[in-house]
Amino acid sequence: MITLGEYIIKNQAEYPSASGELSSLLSSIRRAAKVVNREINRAGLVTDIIGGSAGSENIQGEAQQKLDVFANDVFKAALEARGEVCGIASEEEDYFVGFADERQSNAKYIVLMDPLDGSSNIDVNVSVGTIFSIYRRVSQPGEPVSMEDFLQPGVNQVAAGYVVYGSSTMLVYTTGNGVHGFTYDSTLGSFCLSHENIRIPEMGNIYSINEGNYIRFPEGVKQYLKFCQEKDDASNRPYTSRYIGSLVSDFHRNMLKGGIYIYPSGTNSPNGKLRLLYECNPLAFMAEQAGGKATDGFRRIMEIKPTELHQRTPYFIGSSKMVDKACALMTEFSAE
Ligand code: P6P
Repeated sequence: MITLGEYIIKNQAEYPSASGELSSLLSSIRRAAKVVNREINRAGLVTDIIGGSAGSENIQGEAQQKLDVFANDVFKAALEARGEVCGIASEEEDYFVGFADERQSNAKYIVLMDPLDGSSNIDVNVSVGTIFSIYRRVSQPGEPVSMEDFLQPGVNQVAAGYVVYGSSTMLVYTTGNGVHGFTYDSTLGSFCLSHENIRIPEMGNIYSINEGNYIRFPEGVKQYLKFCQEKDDASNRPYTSRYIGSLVSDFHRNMLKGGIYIYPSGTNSPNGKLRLLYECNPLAFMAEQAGGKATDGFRRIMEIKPTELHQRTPYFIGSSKMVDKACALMTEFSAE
């Protein structure tokens, strides 16, 4: 059994040109994930401290759960504590946060994160997740970080990953050399390699979407749902609908079993709900590294040039052939 720390060191040895800073950065994330995992597991017991609403709202106008704020502070502190990161952006922060310390100002990486996605599920004991995305800064070392450091297309990512706090807690990441999953063993206090080189099946029979929004879906999405629900034994249809309401959990299941997750645009949300920079790009990097695809219905997600920190995008991600089919229908039925 190899731990995440040992795996990072082993991989580091295979890339002598790397300075080890990314390895150290990943170790900071690993440590923060353990702290957040411990508090999530207690949320039902200490609702006055950790569970429930924080009584505040994030920039999206969404009620912040106390654990949202706690997770944001834990990951931010872990990333600031070492010298690899010069700044972060987060769903829970209105603006990006530059680390002013002399050490950090020369650091080469920036991190974007959703510290606790799906947190409204905590009170009902449904899985939640952390999503992170790592880039090299584009501003000069020693200079303060700038918005251009954060508004990079997803193709510039050097690493990405998620933690899924589910029936077991897993940390899954890529540095561009495949996708690897580690399961937390609380008796050891370590994440242990459990899923090396995850490959997402090119075809699956699970679709994940909130069908309650059906009347607001674009015609192409309606046509795709019709395709999923038609009976066709040769193509294993009708497919199965699975929607947890927690992106990381739906994505993780589809990564292992095959499937597609869709959060499309709707009449009252022209760009959908999910955020490009710290939800869609990191998972898109992982999906592509595992042989899958991620688009906005028309364009590869990772090629979108961001213009705003918290911008949203319609999202189609999962098994390559399922994403292709959904996007073909989006094109066929897109309003002229
Ligand atoms: P809806 C959680 O708020 C989240 O960002 C994702 O984790 C999840 O897939 C989606 O929103 C659920 O949104 O509108 O279906 O409740």
